[in-house]
Amino acid sequence: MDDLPDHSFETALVSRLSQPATRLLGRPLHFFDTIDSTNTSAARLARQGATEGTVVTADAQTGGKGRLGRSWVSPPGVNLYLSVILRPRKPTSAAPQLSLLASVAVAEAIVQQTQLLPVIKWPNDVLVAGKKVCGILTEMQANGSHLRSVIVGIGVNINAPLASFPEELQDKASSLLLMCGEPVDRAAFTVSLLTHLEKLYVLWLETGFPVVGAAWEGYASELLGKSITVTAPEGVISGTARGIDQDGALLVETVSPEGQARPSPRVQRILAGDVTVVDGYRKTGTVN
Ligand code: BT5
Repeated sequence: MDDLPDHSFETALVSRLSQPATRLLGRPLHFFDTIDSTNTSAARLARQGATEGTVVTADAQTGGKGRLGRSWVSPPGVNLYLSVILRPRKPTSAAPQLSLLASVAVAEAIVQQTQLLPVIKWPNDVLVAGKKVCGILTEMQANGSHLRSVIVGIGVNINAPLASFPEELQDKASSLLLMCGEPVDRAAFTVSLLTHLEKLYVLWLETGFPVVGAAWEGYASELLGKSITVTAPEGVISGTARGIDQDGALLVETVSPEGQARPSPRVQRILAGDVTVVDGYRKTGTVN
């Protein structure tokens, strides 16, 4: 009996999406009990010509992917693993903007569905009380210098108990349940996320990056103006976080090495790397 798949998440999701919550995203929606990776599946569908807005979601992943070949812990029955196929008529350089946009949509869904205060850590992790509750993996297929499709993959730890994380992640990762002390409705959260994602995506297509960038900076207030260290491919960079630019690059103000006659601040653009806030992130994650 225990091995029978639980279809209540799928049923609740399909029922909520049948109401006009979204026009584009989740139409169609492919639901799997178990899959290797929703991103891999969505990329395959995109290559076969799936339309913009197609969503792949699963109750569990056996090969959930993070960035740079890392893996994403994806137990069954508790979390959200979702990939959206988008087909914006934009150059490939615009793809990182969609990762930032997705992190804003996740933060907005958390605000709408819980009492928690989400924070975005550059480029697109979403944290609550300093712990990672969401990761985003954006992969693209290009047609020369233009995008053919972008797969935006989003993993949110919704009702995961602490024991579902491997020991080495237990002090770095968390779930909405662990943070707010009560279960969060997975289907309601998913629809809220798709609704915010769609709203932001349409705004981005119509008006460009500035509105999304400003919303992103609003959720990254614990980073901006703070002393940070970035471990980047070009080395370790220390300075003050100042914002992001059109390419999603982090702008870090650094001061030239001591001993120089006149230390002069300059802004460095960081395109990839891991950020540490020198004083750490705040430890409380609720509104009150
Ligand atoms: C990410 O990579 O954070 C992107 C994760 C994207 C997952 C979604 S799920 C739906 C879609 N389908 C997929 O196959 N992937 C996407 P990165 O920044 O590289 O972070 C990966 C690191 O986060 C790992 O090396 C662990 O340290 C940590 N980690 C792994 N699983 C985690 C989890 N469930 N919650 C929090 N942290 C986790």
